[in-house]
Amino acid sequence: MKYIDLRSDTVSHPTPEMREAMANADVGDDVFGDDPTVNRLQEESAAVFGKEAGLFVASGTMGNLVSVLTHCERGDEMILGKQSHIFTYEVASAAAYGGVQPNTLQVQRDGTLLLDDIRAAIRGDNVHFPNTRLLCLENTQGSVGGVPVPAAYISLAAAIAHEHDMKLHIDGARIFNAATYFNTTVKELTADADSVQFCFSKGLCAPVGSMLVGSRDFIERARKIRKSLGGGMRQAGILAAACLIALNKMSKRLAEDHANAWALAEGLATIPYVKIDLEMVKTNMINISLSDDSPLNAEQIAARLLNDYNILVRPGGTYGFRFVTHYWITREHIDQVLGALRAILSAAVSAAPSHRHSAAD
Ligand code: TLP
Repeated sequence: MKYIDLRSDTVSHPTPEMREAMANADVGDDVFGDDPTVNRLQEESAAVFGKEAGLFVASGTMGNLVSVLTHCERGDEMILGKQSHIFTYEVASAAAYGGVQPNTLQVQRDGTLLLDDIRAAIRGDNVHFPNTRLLCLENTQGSVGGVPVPAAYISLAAAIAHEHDMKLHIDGARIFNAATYFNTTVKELTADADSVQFCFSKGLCAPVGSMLVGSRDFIERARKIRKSLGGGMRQAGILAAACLIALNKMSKRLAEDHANAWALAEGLATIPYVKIDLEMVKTNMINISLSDDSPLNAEQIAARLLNDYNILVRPGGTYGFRFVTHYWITREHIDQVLGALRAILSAAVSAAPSHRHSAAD
C-alpha cells in the first residue's frame, strides 16, 4: 500500500493469496444456490460460529439490516446502544426500510449496555406500546475504542432478552478481534446469540463481504429479505474465495495487529500534547485527543501527516484521532508514525510557541 493508512481496518487490501484464489474460484449463480464457493463459505462460517446456517452479504451494514428486518415486523422496537454502529452509522436503515423503532441506551466504557437499563427498556404488555423484539449488541464495540465484550456478559444479556421472548443479534464486525483478545473462540463468544453478523473486509483483509449466521429457519427468511434489498449476488464465489482465506487464515493473526496497536499507544503516551487512555486500548483501535495547549489541532496534524509523510489518519468526532491497525501496518510503520507526530508537534512549537490551535500550514 502506498500510504501508511490508519483510518480504519476497512482500508486493508486483499492479500496476494486472496487475489490468486479469486482468479481461480469455482463459481455458479448464487441466487439459484449454485455457487460452490459461496456455499462452502456459508457452511464453514456457520460451523466456526456453531450455528446452523450462514448467508453471504455485501457488507456489514447489509448484514445488520437483513438481520433486523428478519427478526422484526414494522412497528416493533429494538434495543441497542446509542453509540452502536447500527444506530449511528447505518443511515437509519432499519427505520427507513423496516419501520423498526430504535430504543437506545448509553454504551458503557466496557462496551456493554447496563443490564438494568436493558430490563427497564423492555416494554410491557400494554395497548399503547410497541413490541420489543430485539436486542442488538456490538463486539468489539467500535465507538468506545474497539472494546471487546466478554462471553459472560453476553450470556446475561441474552438471558434477559430470551426471558422476554426477544432475540439477540450481535454486530460482530470485529468479533475475531474480540475472540483474540479473550483468547477464546467466536463460537464461545456468540453461543447465546440468535444471529451474528461478521465482516471479512475489515481486519481480515477480504475486499468485500460479510456473513450473517443463525438458525436454518432464520437464514432462509433472511435470504428472501436479502433478495428484496437487491443483495442477491450471482457469481459471488469470486468474492467468497477471498473470504475463505479471511475466515480460515487471517482470523488467526489478529494478535499482531493488537500488539502493533499497543506499541503505537505506548509511544503516543510519551508525546507531549497527546492525551490517551491506555486502559481503553485492547484490540486494534486507539482514540486520542489533544490537550488544550497543543500548537496544532487534529485537522492540521492530519494534513501534515498526509502531505509530509504519506500517513493517513482520521481526525474528528469526540476524539482527536482514531488510529486502527491492520495487516498492512507493520512495526516499522508504527515507528514512522510516532517519529512523524513528534517531529510535526515539535516543529510547530518552535515555529509558533505562543499560537494555540492556530498555526497555519
Ligand atoms: N465501520 C466503519 C465505518 O462505517 C465507521 C469503520 O471504519 O469502523 N458494524 C461495525 C461495528 C462497524 O465498525 C462497521 C464499519 C459496520 C458494522 C459496517 O460495515 P460495512 O462498512 O461493511 O457496511
